[in-house]
Amino acid sequence: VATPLDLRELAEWLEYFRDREAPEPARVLVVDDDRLAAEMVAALLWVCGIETEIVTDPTTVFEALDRIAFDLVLMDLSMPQIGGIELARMIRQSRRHLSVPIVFLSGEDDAETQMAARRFGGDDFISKRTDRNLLVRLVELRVERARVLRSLIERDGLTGLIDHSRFLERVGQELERGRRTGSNCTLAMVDIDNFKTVNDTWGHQAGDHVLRRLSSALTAWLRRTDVVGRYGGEEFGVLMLDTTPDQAVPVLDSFRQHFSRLDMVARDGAFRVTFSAGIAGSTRASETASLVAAADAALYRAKAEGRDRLVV
Ligand code: GH3
Ligand code: MG
Ligand code: MG
Ligand code: MG
Repeated sequence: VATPLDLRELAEWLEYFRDREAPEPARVLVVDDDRLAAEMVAALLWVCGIETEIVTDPTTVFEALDRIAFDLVLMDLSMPQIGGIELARMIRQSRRHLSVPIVFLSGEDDAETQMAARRFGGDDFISKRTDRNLLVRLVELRVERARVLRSLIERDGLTGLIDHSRFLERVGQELERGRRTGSNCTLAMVDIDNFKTVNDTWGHQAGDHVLRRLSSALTAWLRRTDVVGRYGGEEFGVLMLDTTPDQAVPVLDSFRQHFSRLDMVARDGAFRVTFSAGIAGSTRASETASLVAAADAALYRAKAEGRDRLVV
């Protein structure tokens, strides 16, 4: 029986086919103690559609890097507060910032200094006298490569969602933010029911399709600010910001019902799938591990009580 495609389903399909690497403007952090020089570089990049943020006090670089996932750091070499090479070394010591390209923009011509800059974590060295077009093209090239690498490192190839460790990192960051601002979040662990049987009955490809469907449907259902990650094989983590479990339950439960009515397509037929979810709300005292453990325990109960349900 053909059923009309409703808007919700259309949104899910768009999500399903959406190119996860849809071009977002490149974001470059310009670090230079000379504000005028920084403003000029920023203006040059802005004309080419590249967003920039300027930091003139290098000691605030980490605050900027923690706040935004920059595609590139364009850094002056000699700054009074702290030298560019030392700063690059410090950035590279943090696991989170291992992959962000650091390109030095400097008037320094000395080959030894340039070598040192590269040795301590710089990826490239551009002279301040370099032709403007060349500078822009170099930045664009670096950004493009950095994005491909980042998505390989952080995203799951099947669903395009952030992976296990990246998800936990986000949970940690949001709990931290919650301690500062007093806001609470809710974590849901979502696990597909009897997924092994789905694979055994309909084949692995159909199983993969279910995983992609669930991730796109879930992403389309939630707010843009909520975080969805592939926690494990057929388990997903959902972090709902500024949300209590009382607020999260109706949203997730209506999604549970909606999802259970979607037809999954396989080569030799269509079938339906359910999931169970364990839900836990954060408090100011929550640590990542304790919040995950609480959601996991609730998920375990949901499975034990018969699956296809949410448990808080
Ligand atoms: P339960 O309701 O208790 O969760 O049962 P289950 O069968 O879903 O759980 P179980 O942990 O026994 O099986 C999980 C299955 O998920 C086994 C594994 O083959 C499958 N799986 C994990 N990752 C993938 C994947 O990327 N693609 C496919 N097709 N299957 C996967
Ligand atoms: Mg300087
Ligand atoms: Mg399962
Ligand atoms: Mg599982």
